[in-house]
Amino acid sequence: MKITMDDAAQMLRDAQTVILTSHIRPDGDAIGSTLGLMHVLRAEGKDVRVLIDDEIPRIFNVLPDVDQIERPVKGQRYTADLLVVCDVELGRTGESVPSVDAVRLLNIDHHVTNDEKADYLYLDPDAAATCEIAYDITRTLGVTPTLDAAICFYTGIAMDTGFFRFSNTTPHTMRAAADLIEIGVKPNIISVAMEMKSYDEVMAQVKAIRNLEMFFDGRVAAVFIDEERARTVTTTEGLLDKLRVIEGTQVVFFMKWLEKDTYRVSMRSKGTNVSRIAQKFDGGGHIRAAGCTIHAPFAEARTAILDAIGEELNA
Ligand SMILES: [Mn+2]
Repeated sequence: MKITMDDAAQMLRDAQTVILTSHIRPDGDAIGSTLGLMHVLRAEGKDVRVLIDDEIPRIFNVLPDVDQIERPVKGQRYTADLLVVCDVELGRTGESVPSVDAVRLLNIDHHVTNDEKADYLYLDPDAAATCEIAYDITRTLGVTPTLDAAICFYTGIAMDTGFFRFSNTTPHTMRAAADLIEIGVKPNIISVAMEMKSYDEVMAQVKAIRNLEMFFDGRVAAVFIDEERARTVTTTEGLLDKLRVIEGTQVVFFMKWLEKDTYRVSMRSKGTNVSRIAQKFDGGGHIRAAGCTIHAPFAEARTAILDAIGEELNA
């Protein structure tokens, strides 16, 4: 059931023990929204934990108390008045949602592809980031974010808008960010931390780009990373940002080996609806940024994703 922001704020107000969680392969918005709300709610005297069922990439070490994020322990039950699932629908949190017994469950998201299965869902596809919503909810609670919370919210907003460059950046996004900077966030510290790469990561990116291929008269740029290439291309972080600058491209993507007959696809576009392509393979995301997992041998997976993109380009 979809609820209003006032309702969502009231649910947070009513709970004394809160568990926050988000998706596997957590990004800045997933970590920023859960950790930021943790800081807000702890400052309100609540008992709060964050569960994320994955490794937290080390670029996020800049976020206050990131080390307090827990990975759910297999077989352990967690209890709370309220479970808050941020930046994702309920089915993509790994073991987090299944391991929590909560009286109520609140889902806060901005993905247009959210399956709306949560009992209580605050969904705003026009919000640039779940962190933007989390910031608004904090204000709705009548609370000024602490500096720790502000750092987290700013990071999520910055990451999901490509540092305020993507089409999802609205006047409200900028006002929220301005407010967070007023609280004390240092934008340069966040951007330096988020963009930091090790030497090996930069070299992995170089190796990935060497495999660049162009399709559909230059409208699509892609990097295919099969099992053998995956041994040297250890990270794809930031790869699509390098591809999307190529003149004439509408859609850029990579397809990377995960395990036998399983490939991860991540896409960006300049207007083509890539979330519709992702949904064909049971994935999701936004119109201009989406991803999915394809279960097929390499050649088949490659043809399938190229066909699906071609179809959408000509739609
Ligand atoms: Mn997000």
